[in-house]
Amino acid sequence: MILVGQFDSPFVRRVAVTLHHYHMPYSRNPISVFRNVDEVQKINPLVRVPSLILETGETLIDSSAIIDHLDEMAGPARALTPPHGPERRKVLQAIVLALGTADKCVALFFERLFHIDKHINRDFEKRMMQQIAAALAKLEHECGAPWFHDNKFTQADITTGCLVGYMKMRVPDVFPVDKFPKLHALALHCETKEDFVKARPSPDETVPGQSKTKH
Ligand SMILES: N[C@@H](CCC(=O)N[C@@H](CS)C(=O)NCC(=O)O)C(=O)O
Repeated sequence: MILVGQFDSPFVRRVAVTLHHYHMPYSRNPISVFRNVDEVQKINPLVRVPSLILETGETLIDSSAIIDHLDEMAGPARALTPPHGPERRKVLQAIVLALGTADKCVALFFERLFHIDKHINRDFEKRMMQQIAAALAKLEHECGAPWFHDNKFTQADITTGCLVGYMKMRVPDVFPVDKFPKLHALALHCETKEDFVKARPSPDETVPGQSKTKH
């Protein structure tokens, strides 16, 4: 399988961590949605990452659709998203909240990067920051320890861990750690895992116009 995209994307990273967790071998094509538009568009007309190219030649797009396939390949006993019932609903609700927050954080980062200084739409920026703060407050309220749902490691942990990693790297002002101690602890716990370490962005995994990726 070939995973398309850079690890500075929280969406690409959650797929990579999931592949590592399931011990599923893959290679990576770390092309950029900005530097390699034509190449990415041949794989996904929306010019978005991640995509996963399967052994059959089939291309899957969108991290959730990709992870759904990986869960199916792993089988219900190993799947990081419970197969049914209240447990599944709980994990899926945490995932969609973390993913929606990641969408807002990426949009905020792009707004600041591409509309420098007075061209930034301050009302739009404020709205996104309020949406992010409210979503993080809910995630913080619901977060357990050591994992999001206490003793069970699930896809909610991978997605939240990748969200926090992204915020610290690209929009650190929206994540004051003293305000979100449980999410901060969860992310630190995630980052000690080999599956996360192997999916850290290299300093070259940047967006044009931005200095090298720092952790
Ligand atoms: N819902 C998608 C979101 C993917 C996404 O927004 N990827 C970003 C990278 S962080 C992207 O490719 N953005 C380029 C664009 O939308 O122009 C998923 O979960 O895969």
